[in-house]
Amino acid sequence: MLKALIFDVDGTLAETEDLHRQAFNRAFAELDLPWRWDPALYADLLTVMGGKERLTHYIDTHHPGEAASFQARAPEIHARKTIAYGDLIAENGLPLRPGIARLIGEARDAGLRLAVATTTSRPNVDRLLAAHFAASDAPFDVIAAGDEAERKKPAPDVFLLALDRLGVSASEAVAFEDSAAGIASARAAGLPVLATRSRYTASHRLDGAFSAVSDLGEPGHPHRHLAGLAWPDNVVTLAALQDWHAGLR
Ligand code: XBP
Ligand code: MG
Repeated sequence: MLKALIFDVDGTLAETEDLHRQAFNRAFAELDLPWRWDPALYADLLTVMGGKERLTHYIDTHHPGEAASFQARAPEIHARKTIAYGDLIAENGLPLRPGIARLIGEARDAGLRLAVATTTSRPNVDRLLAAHFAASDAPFDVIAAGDEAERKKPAPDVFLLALDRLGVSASEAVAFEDSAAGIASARAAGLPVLATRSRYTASHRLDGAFSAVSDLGEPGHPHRHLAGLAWPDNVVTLAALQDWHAGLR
C-alpha cells in the first residue's frame, strides 16, 4: 500500500536552481571575489551535488593556483550564499511547480505521510516552504536535508534517512526527482521514482524513473509525457499513483 510521498526540493518542488546561482553570485560580489557563474557554467557545476562541494570543485578546477587560500574561505562563502538565497526567495516569491501543491493536498487528504529528501541546506528548505505554507499548516512530516546525510546524492543516504524517519519501507513510498543524480539516489534507496524534468536538468538522462514527465500537470494544463508510464489526461493524481502502486505487487 502506498503510504508516503518523498519529494526532492531543488528543481522538483520549485525551479530554485537559478536562485541558487544568483545567490552564489551575490555572495561572491559581497565578498569582493571576482567570480561570476553564468547559467551555462552553473549547469556544468550542477554535476556536483551540494553547494559547498560545488564551490570547492569550482575553486579546484577554475582557480587551482589560489586553491589553498580560497578553499579556506569556502565555508564563509557558502554561509553568505545561504543568506543571499533566503533573501532571493523572499524577493522573488518563487512559485511551486505545476501540480505540487495539488498532489500534496490530495496526499494529505488521503492520510499519506509526506517527506522532503534534499541535498540543499536546511535553511533553504525552510525558507522555500515558509513562502508557500503557513507554519501551522506545514505539509511535510519529515525533512531530510543538507549535511544530515553523510553522503550527498547520488548516494542513497538522504532518501534512506527520510524513509527511516517516516517509518515506512521503500516499497510503501514513491520518490519525486528532477535530476539524474537524484534519480540514482532514490533508486539506490530502493524507491520507485517519478521524474519531473526541470530547467537545469533539460539534458539529463532520466533512466531509472518509472515515469518521466515535464511536470505533474494540472487539470486543464496537461504535462508533456517524456518516458515510461503515462498518466490519464497527462496529469499525475494521487488516485492514478495509488492505482499504479497497487499493481506493483
Ligand atoms: C540541489 C543541490 C543543492 C543546491 C544548492 O539539491 O544540489 O546543492 O543546488 O543548495 P536537491 P546548497 O536537488 O537535492 O534539492 O548550496 O544548500 O547545497
Ligand atoms: Mg533536484
